[in-house]
Amino acid sequence: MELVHSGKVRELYADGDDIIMVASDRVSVYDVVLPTPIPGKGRVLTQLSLWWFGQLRDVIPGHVLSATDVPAPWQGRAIRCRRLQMLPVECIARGYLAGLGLASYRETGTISGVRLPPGLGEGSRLPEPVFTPTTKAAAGHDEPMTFSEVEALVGGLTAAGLRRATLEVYRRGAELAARRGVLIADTKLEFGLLPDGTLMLADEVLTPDSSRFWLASQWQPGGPQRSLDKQFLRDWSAGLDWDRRPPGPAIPADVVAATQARYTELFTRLTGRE
Ligand code: Q0T
Repeated sequence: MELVHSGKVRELYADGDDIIMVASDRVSVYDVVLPTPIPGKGRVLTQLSLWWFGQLRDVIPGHVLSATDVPAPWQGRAIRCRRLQMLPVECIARGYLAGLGLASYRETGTISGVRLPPGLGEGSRLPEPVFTPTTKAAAGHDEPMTFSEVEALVGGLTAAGLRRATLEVYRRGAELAARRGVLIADTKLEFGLLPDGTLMLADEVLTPDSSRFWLASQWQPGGPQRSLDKQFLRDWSAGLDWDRRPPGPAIPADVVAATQARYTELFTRLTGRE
């Protein structure tokens, strides 16, 4: 199959009119792929994403064609997808203050042009979820976009569709997760169009590679939150003499095991499956 795109942790192949999305066991910390894989990560994230596409079916159609009609060696960690005309916007919804949203709030009191009340801190819940789109840079870092910039790029109707769909996916996902003791601080979505103009949810959905998950029982606004997925990796790597530039450090076995356990815990909590 023709390799269409190779990302930090996933590959995309073309198979006739379809796309096969293959998730690897690679993991990145501070945007650097580490030399040690996390066995089972590609499978857990793929199965979680597939479960979300199913849960969100009545919010927006997804690009999934089949989870099983994929080459045998990739079975379980690959998805056959409709080939879409991808929209060049990273569609982010934020329900809590963290990461770049927090940085923007501290500088300007706003995120993506939306003024927020004073007195919020790291980890605070926002009065309502906010759409904070960014550019999809081929290299380097994604830059924040205003809604007007999104409109100029994809057209007013499509921009409105992206904002509505992003916020609805976030709301529905966060509501469902909260019932299972998990907070979704933010999430990054990607969308594409069918030839007839139908907007579709693409890429991966509400996985630890695209979202921040916090345990509701451990949520304490006013400081950094313990995230359910890469926290072990971040904590461990922060204690090393590493300048966060490639090559990244090899991961010791106990940190691999702890990280695997977190991915599995998130999957089981959310889906109720083993
Ligand atoms: C995609 C068609 O965006 C990409 O690279 C940016 C540097 C590569 N990419 C293509 C797709 C999808 C999906 N998902 C799809 N269903 N159809 N292209 C996603 N990423």
